[in-house]
Amino acid sequence: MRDWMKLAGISPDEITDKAVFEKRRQLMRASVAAGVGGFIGGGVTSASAAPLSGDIIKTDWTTDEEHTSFDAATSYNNFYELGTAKEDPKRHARRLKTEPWSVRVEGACEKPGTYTLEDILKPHAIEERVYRLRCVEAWSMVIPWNGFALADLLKRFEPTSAAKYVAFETVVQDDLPGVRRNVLDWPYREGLRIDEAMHPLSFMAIGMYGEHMPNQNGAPIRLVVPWKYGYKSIKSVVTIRFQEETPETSWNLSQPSEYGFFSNVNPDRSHPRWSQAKERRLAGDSGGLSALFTPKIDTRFMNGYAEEVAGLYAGMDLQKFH
Ligand SMILES: Nc1nc2c(c(=O)[nH]1)N[C@H]1C(S)=C(S)[C@@H](COP(=O)(O)O)O[C@H]1N2
Ligand SMILES: [Mo]
Repeated sequence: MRDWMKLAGISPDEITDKAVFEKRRQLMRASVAAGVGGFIGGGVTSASAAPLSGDIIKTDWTTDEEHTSFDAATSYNNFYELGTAKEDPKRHARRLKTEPWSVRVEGACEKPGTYTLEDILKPHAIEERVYRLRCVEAWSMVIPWNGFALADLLKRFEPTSAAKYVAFETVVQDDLPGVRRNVLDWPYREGLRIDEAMHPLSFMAIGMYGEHMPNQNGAPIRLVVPWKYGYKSIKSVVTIRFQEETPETSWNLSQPSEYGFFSNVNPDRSHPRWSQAKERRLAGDSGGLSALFTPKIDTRFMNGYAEEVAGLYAGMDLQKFH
């Protein structure tokens, strides 16, 4: 079985200053080798980085916490189709083909079909949501996403009463380095219970920091579910399926004993191999690797969104249904 902590080259629980230093050196070397300009000093970070057009509506979904810099959020990524090292997604970003793009909508709904990206986007006003993103590996970021409520998208397809869950899949492009190496059983799959999907916090993002979604962050359209571990926030979505059964999810398929279906952030439920009580925040508004990790901070129940979402799990044993 795959040990993704090892693959990622980082062990949050045992991380030492030296390891952080080594990681920074590797990242710096990677960005120099890729010829994309420095992380420090802010070079172009993605082939697709370009400002979103039109107004972006500010919302109350925000936080006073310091935002992670654009450079850090687009240089330290998990996107296994593009490789398993944190710098791989940026390095290989140009290999992901995002045009043309369409999303296939299937299953228990009145309006199934293949929708072009344009069809998908047309009716939606674009909002900003500043959310915490907490990776199961015990690091986190604060990211201003641009997009629209997942519920507003799903309602357009008129799910039927058989739609108890929503399943999502990422594009499979055979020539991507991680896809070729079969590091997971592709396509990358995720899913939500229908009430989770319809919760106003669940978000479809088409951009971040006012820019079109960089390829390494899941262009052209991805899910963001801020109270769950980051792996639920599936990138580069091409399939949405309404179904009666609990969807298969990639990390659960890969290591069922370690990754459950719900994956709500929970500082009181350890991963079998490390504690989830604390995290390191990638902060900093000046870019720069020197600002990459803060010392450990406390992880919050449901990633700090319990007031909004804890009701979805009333009466459930969260140790069992993790
Ligand atoms: N298709 C796909 N989606 C994915 C992943 C992936 O490997 N493939 N990684 C997940 C994980 S583990 C995290 S933490 C987030 C990271 O999102 P970011 O790179 O935009 O911060 O994406 C998630 N979505
Ligand atoms: Mo993650």
